Amino acid sequence: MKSIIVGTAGHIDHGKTALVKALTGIDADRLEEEKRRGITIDLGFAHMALAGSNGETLRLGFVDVPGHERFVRNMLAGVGGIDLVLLVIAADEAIKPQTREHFDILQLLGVQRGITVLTKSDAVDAETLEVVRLEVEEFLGGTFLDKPDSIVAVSALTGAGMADLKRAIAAAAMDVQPRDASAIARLPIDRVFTMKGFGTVVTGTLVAGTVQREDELEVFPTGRRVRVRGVQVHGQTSDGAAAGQRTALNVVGASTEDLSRGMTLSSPAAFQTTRRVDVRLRLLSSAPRALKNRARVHFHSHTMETVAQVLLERQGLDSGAAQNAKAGRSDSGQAQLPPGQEAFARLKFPEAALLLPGDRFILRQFSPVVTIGGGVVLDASPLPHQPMTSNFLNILASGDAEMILKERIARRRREGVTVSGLVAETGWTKKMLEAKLARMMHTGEVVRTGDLFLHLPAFQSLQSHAVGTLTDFHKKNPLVNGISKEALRGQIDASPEIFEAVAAMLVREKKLEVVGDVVRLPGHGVVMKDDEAESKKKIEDAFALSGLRVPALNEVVAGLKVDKTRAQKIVTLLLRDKVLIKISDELVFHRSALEQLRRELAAYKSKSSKIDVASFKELTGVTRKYAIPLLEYLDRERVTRRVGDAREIL
Ligand SMILES: Nc1nc2c(ncn2[C@@H]2O[C@H](COP(=O)(O)OP(=O)(O)OP(=O)(O)O)[C@@H](O)[C@H]2O)c(=O)[nH]1
Ligand SMILES: [Mg+2]
Repeated sequence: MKSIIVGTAGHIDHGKTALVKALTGIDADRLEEEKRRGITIDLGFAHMALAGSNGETLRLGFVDVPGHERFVRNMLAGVGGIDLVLLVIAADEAIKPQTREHFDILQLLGVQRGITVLTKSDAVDAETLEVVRLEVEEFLGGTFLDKPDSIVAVSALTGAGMADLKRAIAAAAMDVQPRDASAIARLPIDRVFTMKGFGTVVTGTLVAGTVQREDELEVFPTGRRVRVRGVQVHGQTSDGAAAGQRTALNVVGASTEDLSRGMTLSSPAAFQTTRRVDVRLRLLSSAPRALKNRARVHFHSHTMETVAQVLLERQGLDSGAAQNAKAGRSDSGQAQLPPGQEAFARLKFPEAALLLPGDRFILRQFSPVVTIGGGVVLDASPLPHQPMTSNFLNILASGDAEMILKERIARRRREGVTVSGLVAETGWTKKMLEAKLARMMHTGEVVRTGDLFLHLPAFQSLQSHAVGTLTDFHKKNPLVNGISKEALRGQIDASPEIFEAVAAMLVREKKLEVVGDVVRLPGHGVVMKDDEAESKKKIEDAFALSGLRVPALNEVVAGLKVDKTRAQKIVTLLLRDKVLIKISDELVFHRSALEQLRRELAAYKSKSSKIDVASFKELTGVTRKYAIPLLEYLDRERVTRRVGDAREIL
């Protein structure tokens, strides 16, 4: 079974609604005013099943649009999700203004399949029908509807040609690429109403993914969460709906005031709304004038509409992507896009919208309102402070997923990006991204640090920055062992997570050494003479062997062979490397003794979460003189917290 959305298009009164009724038996004009005036005002819906040419059942959902020029915006809300169009042209009137405008819109939206239907064939003689057919063929020349036998003449009144039309629909449906049901769900809302006994119902064309009963969804751009109580597809209750189906959802958690046409339902927290998108756009040759930089236009995508300001990219597309596609300049020197040409541009919206790369859109002139162009969203999350570049946009426009992913990671430079960040900016699934990232890590183009992915050159530049900083430091401070990790991290301006990864990689490559909290270049440890090294070991041993019952530092120093200044230097190095730790002016401990103390306290905690001075003395075997500074040290380290006279073990 294949589900396909069929849209109508064409001039007012050319018989679109009558054709849908002749096909499906359903009158898509549902409003009282429509019936009274005999015209379509808003979108109408119908459905039917048809045997496909390979025997497969086709489920066709119809979106019937109004032809009146005043209701083009309603037409735009319906045409966004269609797979196949019936371009309706009445044989007794032939091509009229909205035939052209609707057809322009279909092409700008990238609709690929369709059938041209000459309606009201009963109203003209065979000769006239032939003349109109020729005229229409010429009109369609070179477009997606320029195909042999793709014009079908019918009469909704007599039923003539209807069997041919059904056959043509079945054949065209075979070629329709199914929409991606494994993608993240997106349902642009086209109708909201209440149903007695059910509550709030929204309808729309599910353009991607699936929706199941009981799913939680997020309403974009408002952020409200709703729960799906019921699903209907083509008027029938169902457990779920899949991409490419006309879908009605009964939702809990929002009233009709909270929802409206133009909002989108999607998986919670998968995406972010935006007020800026970078696009490729085309101005129709029929546009009344050039599109000026900073012009305001009406913007339509899926079921939503807003106003947008257009900022043209000065360099235009590269010559490989399109010929003569440079934004020109008017006599006044201001950038502008002439009719019939393409350019990259940034669009700015007054309010946030949900858009993703690949979304098509239509632009209409601000006033008077006519369709002037359209295009495709390339980047719905341009980074702040990064201007658009034709280089990056050309890669996005290329459609090469691996290249796109690499450039998206590269532009994050030293900050890197998470998988969920990439899901939000590409609209691709986590699964697809993870597979691609695994390949890129395998080839070494991308480096992973924790949750972040960095482009290799960014990672390497961090590494050489770290090594360069250390080289300078050693040059300026020959007698100092190295620099603290935190200081180096600050100087190269990396997050803790990324710094750890950079340091670890440098250590593996033997370009860096880490001693305690200090980093240095290999071979840059302070060089010691034999007697200094011997003294150093002596001090270390004296403290390591005495545990918490440490000797006084000056007594140990006094017993050394080396003079006082050199002894002081050795002690400074031991403290810097955190081999010895000073907890008060008089008291110095070996690192291992304090680590042991922490372990003992952790074990003690299983008996009691509190410890007083007496118990601490008993546990450690030290006198009060040592116990108090030790406890104060532990408080500072947040191993314990003072509560009255006792300590709580944290
Ligand atoms: N003789 C004849 N009349 C038709 C045929 N199809 C539609 N009509 C008539 O043409 C008029 C307009 O038909 P609709 O189907 O409402 O036209 P539409 O294209 O939906 O019009 P809008 O939705 O307002 O753009 C109606 O009076 C129909 O009865 C046909 O095949 N033959
Ligand atoms: Mg109609």
